[in-house]
Amino acid sequence: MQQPDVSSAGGGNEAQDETVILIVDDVPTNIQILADILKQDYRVLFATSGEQALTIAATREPDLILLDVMMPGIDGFTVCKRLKQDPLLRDTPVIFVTAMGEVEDETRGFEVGAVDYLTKPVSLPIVRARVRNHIELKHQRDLLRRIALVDGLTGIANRRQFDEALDREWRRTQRQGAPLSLIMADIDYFKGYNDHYGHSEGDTALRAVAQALKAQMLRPTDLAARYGGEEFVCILPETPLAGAEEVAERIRHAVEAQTIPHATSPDAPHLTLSLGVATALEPTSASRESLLTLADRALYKAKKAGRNRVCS
Ligand code: GH3
Ligand code: MG
Ligand code: MG
Ligand code: MG
Repeated sequence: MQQPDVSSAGGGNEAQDETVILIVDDVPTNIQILADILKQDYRVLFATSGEQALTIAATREPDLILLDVMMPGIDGFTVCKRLKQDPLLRDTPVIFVTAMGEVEDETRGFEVGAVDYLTKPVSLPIVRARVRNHIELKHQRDLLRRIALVDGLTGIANRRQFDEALDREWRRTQRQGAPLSLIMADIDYFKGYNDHYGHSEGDTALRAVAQALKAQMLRPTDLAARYGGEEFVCILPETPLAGAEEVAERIRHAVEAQTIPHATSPDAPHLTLSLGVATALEPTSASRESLLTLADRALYKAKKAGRNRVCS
């Protein structure tokens, strides 16, 4: 069987800003025709079956999928339905490109979640124009989502992203019984820092502390977020208390090691951080807010005990 002359699946990482399109068709010549008009502007991947399409979509998270309907094995409608059930792929726009031109077919295509429906034989300039439009909309959605979930000052996760992640991880703990840890952190004497150095220097210090926290998030599921003002919070899934205390101590040390001068701090010549750690061990009837309260109490304890330390 002749293989289309485009980049194949698997391996290699796309550059962050590269737009990736997945073309799915059981007939390689059909892929070739579409790839020829798209490969100047996009990175093109292909799949020749529904099964392969689902695997490639999951590993490469393309920006858009051009999807044939009639294929041996899983058909295009089913592929689209499965994509829409996957939280990571739900927002990937799917355009059907198919010989099935009846109104009922097209209706079905939209019902299973496609953004567009093109019938073969396709006009290539129209394919290119529609792809361009849907890619632009996808990029705008991605941008809005980033703005909605990232803290504007520090560039780390914001409160909204934290709330979503905690909700997800809390439900996972309830289901699987793995320990879930939280670290609450608060900069010591930060009001005095602002008063002495000015708000703009204060903002710079907040960015430095945020980076120190983020650098200690070693697992892909760990998350450091700005909780508000000069308070930060970390979610550490599947981490027992001892492990979380270790992470907190590493963060505390990293901030201290930045040696950001703090002339008016009563305790230390440098900016420091106090941290509170709490762990949910197993499914409980308590709410996820109670875990936050526990971490907050531990933080209060660290402040009372002299600051620049970790308490649980
Ligand atoms: P403690 O050691 O007990 O935590 O003392 P503190 O002075 O850090 O605590 P407090 O909560 O009284 O003060 C927090 C200060 O953080 C208030 C405000 O000046 C500062 N702050 C909060 N958000 C921002 C921000 O976005 N930028 C800057 N520059 N400062 C902020
Ligand atoms: Mg086909
Ligand atoms: Mg505070
Ligand atoms: Mg503070």
